[in-house]
Amino acid sequence: MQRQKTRLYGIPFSPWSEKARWALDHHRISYEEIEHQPIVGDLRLRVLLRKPTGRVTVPILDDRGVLFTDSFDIARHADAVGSGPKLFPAGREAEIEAWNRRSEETLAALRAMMMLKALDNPDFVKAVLPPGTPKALVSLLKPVGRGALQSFVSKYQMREGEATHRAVAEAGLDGLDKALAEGQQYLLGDAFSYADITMALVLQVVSPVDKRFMPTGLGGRAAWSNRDLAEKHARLVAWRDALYEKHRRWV
Ligand SMILES: N[C@@H](CCC(=O)N[C@@H](CS)C(=O)NCC(=O)O)C(=O)O
Repeated sequence: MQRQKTRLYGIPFSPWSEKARWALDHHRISYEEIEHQPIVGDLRLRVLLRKPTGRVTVPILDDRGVLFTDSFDIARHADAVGSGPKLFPAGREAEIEAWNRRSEETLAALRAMMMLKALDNPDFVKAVLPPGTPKALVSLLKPVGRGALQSFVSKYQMREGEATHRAVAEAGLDGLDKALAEGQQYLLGDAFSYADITMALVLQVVSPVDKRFMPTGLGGRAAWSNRDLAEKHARLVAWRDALYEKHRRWV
């Protein structure tokens, strides 16, 4: 029997999940959100996707049995079935796809920088333990928290690119800065599109957006902020904030 409700598996504080949510909300598509717990939630995703090996990630959209396993594909689907103004205007798909690739590589580099730093931060390590862990056990269980972080670092091969993360992150942000150099509101020039969504979310790991829109993840604002990149790219942070105020109202 077919289930009626559309489901989005995601992490409330993850930029990738927020890309999918923004596209779905823009198109007023209703869905039930199912929270994924990093690492420990993998098993549920493997069953859902019937994928015993290989990497599984969120967001995943289950639109009454049809599965979409990447934020970009979810946004394309939302555009095809939704009722809001198009996020992928005809003829601009290749440009948007290029921005999405840039977003993916920049975000992955920024996430790796954050996570590698987190391994040395005792507060972050403690924050990985499930809420409600008795105080007396926190110190004892710190290696478990560290182990969970390590397995996340391995899952996304963050050590492999350690020497280049910074350069990749800077190139991505500089590219965005150049594209918006004339002070334009939107990357495609005339209209809000998925290019803006996918690049706006890169800034979540530079300077998190106001918590009215989405929560910050483990480690709080401090762990998710990159002070010098945020200072250098204050204009981009302001651009992102303006986009949220204008186009992210249905939350
Ligand atoms: N290309 C994918 C990337 C998704 C991705 O990297 N998701 C991470 C976000 S932190 C994830 O699922 N993390 C949780 C985990 O690995 O358990 C997309 O855009 O959907």
